Amino acid sequence: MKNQEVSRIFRDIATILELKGDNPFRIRAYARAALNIESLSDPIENYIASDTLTSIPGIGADLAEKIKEIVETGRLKYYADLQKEVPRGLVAMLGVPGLGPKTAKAIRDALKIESIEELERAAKAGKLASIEGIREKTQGNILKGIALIKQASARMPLSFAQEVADSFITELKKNKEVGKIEAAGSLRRRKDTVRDIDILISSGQPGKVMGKFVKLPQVKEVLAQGETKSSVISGENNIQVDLRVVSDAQFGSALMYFTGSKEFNIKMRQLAIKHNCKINEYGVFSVSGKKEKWVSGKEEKDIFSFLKMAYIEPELREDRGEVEAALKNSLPDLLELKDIKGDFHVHSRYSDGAAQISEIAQAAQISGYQYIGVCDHSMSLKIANGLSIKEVHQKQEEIRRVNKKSKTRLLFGAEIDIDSDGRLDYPESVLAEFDLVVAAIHTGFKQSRSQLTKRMVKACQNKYVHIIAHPTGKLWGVRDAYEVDLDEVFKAAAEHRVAMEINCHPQRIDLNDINAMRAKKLGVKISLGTDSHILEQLSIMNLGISTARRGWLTKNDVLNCMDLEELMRWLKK
Ligand code: DGT
Ligand code: CA
Repeated sequence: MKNQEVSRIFRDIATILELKGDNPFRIRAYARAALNIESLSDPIENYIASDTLTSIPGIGADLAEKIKEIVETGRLKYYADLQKEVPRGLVAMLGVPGLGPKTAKAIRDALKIESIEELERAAKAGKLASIEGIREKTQGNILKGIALIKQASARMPLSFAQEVADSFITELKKNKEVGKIEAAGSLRRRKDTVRDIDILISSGQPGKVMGKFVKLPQVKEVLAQGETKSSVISGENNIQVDLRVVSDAQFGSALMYFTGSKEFNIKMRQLAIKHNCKINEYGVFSVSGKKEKWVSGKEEKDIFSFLKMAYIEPELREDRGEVEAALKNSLPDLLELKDIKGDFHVHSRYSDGAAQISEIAQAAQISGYQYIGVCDHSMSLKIANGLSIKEVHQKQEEIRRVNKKSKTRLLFGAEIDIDSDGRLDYPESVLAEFDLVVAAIHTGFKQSRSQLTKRMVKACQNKYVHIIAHPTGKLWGVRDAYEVDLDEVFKAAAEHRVAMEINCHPQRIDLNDINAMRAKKLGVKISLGTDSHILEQLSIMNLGISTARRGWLTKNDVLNCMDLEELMRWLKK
């Protein structure tokens, strides 16, 4: 699968074009293509095979040819030529979030910087601030940007890691020596980002399994090969994959141990001591004097029942009160995919999505949804093809027509920009016409904490707003969450009955688990939105569900679990 590779090259091209002061629409086209390819769940090779590359939004004939060239030859001539036109250090520098071409050029001219490492050293030594036109604050922001890149290269979004884990597991399962197999670690806990992948296997022939593991075609480098533990680097996404092989009798205890979290494991160990037992990756053992006897651990659920507690879902194992709740049998009944009756955040071809309204209706029906919110960008967001008022009405007409034949109810919606003063991007008369108003911030992320908070609180107070989308603006590897007092926003949302979105996009996951949990505590409803720009993204709903579960949410907390009738009542604010 070459999705990440293609996307990286397109992103670099956008950067170089920006440096050259090229046409902003061309720059944007490459950046957008990079983002869309990255979020595809199918390998880009499949699109080539079925000749459907141009069905991906933002991919026209020209980019389709370039994708083919990358996948088929491993390189792109256009990219290689472009690279010769600009110094290497400059391209690297522009990868630093928040560092624009003008500043990068000034730095390069003054200090001849060739890499991010050199840039970091110079910034730390205070050398940037001595360059004309560069302020102390800019230097600080550059360091923050570098920290963000480092953070992003240390961990990757859950769904990227999941793809790699799935491909290893599929291959490993083909071997008859392999008994049970599961991905453990943060992946099994469905954390939004993952540092490395932990796979666990039960087998009577660990040596053989290891031999096969290190020779899989996905393996780029073998870091260690032992009898029960090996580590490799996957050629795809460059992520580390650890494999451990245990006996069948140990599988449950090993699975619990390697699922973690570490904090949860510590809690469980303390609990075992109260039962005069000890617990580790090999099992649960009763201890009397110096004698130890294996008592449990073949299956994970055996361990929970042995310790007289309810089974704890992996998503909850973070020592956030789940052990105590399991002992009292008061764990929440976590949200599941089958509880979801619709999606509130889908873009159509009217703005920057790929699908026609009728195609969205069809896809929603196949997903078994009762309703789907068709939310396109609002008029000031020109770069994403935001809709003029006239286009809003054309879309309204089309939705009416399609709804007459559709089993799934299309909600006439919009993702409306919240301006720098907290006002919405359409006049009241237009706002009043929508079934569903999703409001979001798309610009002005650098405002002060109090300004941003005020802006969002004001949006919550707007009587037409139903949902605030991606409430913190975080975009993995691109920008951190903006500074905002979420508690203030949640309080306003609760008071004015506005829901907060968990945006399911793998690079967003915004709200995250902890914020979703906090919102629930303050009485706010949560809505899940896939922010789909192509229909196959509808399936990333599962990432939002994982986050909701990690935030202890049940179907009563989530707007998407209302049936259509109840929802329509709720939307009439
Ligand atoms: P990651 O890889 O940073 O995304 O997060 P995890 O949770 O997968 O962490 P990892 O890969 O270091 O270890 C996998 C699990 O193994 C972890 O969740 C709990 C367990 N584990 C690792 N080291 C320790 C330890 O020192 N003590 C205990 N109790 N458990 C550990
Ligand atoms: Ca891990």
